[in-house]
Amino acid sequence: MRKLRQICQTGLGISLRLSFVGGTDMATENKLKLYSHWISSCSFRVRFALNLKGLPYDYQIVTTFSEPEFLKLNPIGFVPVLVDGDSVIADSFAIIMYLEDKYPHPPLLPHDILKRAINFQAVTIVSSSIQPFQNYTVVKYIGEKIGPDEKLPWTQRVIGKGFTALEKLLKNHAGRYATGDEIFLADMFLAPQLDAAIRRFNVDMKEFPTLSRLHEAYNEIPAFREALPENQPDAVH
Ligand SMILES: N[C@@H](CCC(=O)N[C@@H](CS)C(=O)NCC(=O)O)C(=O)O
Repeated sequence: MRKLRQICQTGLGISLRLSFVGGTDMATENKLKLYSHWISSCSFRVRFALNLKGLPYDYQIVTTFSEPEFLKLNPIGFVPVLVDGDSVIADSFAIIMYLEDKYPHPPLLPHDILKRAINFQAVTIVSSSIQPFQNYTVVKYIGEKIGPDEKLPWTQRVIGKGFTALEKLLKNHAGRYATGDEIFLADMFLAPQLDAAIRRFNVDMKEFPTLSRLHEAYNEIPAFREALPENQPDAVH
């Protein structure tokens, strides 16, 4: 299989890395493009979903979030962004639901309506009640306005609060994964958040036995491991 990697720098300073894996250039042009940053847990969610669904994609490295060319894709200046032909979708939840509608196999939502609701609840805890409070901009602001020593305790506190809610919610619903023995939407959001909490922010997990067990289970899934930050082309080791 032919593998050609091309790195280009646009005039506006956004680094794009295009990977061509086999096939024709025409096929490559039609491939999904994911604007991602290696350490972004929101990008990680989408990488995990794309890998699970077996969808090849071109990884587009975003290094500067405020560049006009990137803001044209997502005016709020956040990764991830998915480009599918002429369609541009920003926000990890919207992207994953788009993928789910367009490529329904394997399904990321259960049929059972309670289980679906629990998936949405877990997703919302991660995406609305944890990640926004520990987003890069927020933590940088805290470091600058309050002091650099406050950055880690703040991050650990907001993650711990969210994990307390998730542990309580999922201990009654989890099987091998968050809501049973199949991987669903909740896992797409939970797995990257757990990885960041444990390996990056050194969160004390002793109060969270269900979440700790889920973290171990995720690490055995190839689609998850391939999506890990350190396995991305822009990873800084
Ligand atoms: N709700 C959005 C949040 C996106 C978001 O906060 N992305 C972070 C990375 S995980 C980002 O781009 N941060 C850049 C910044 O704070 O300037 C999503 O789920 O995609």
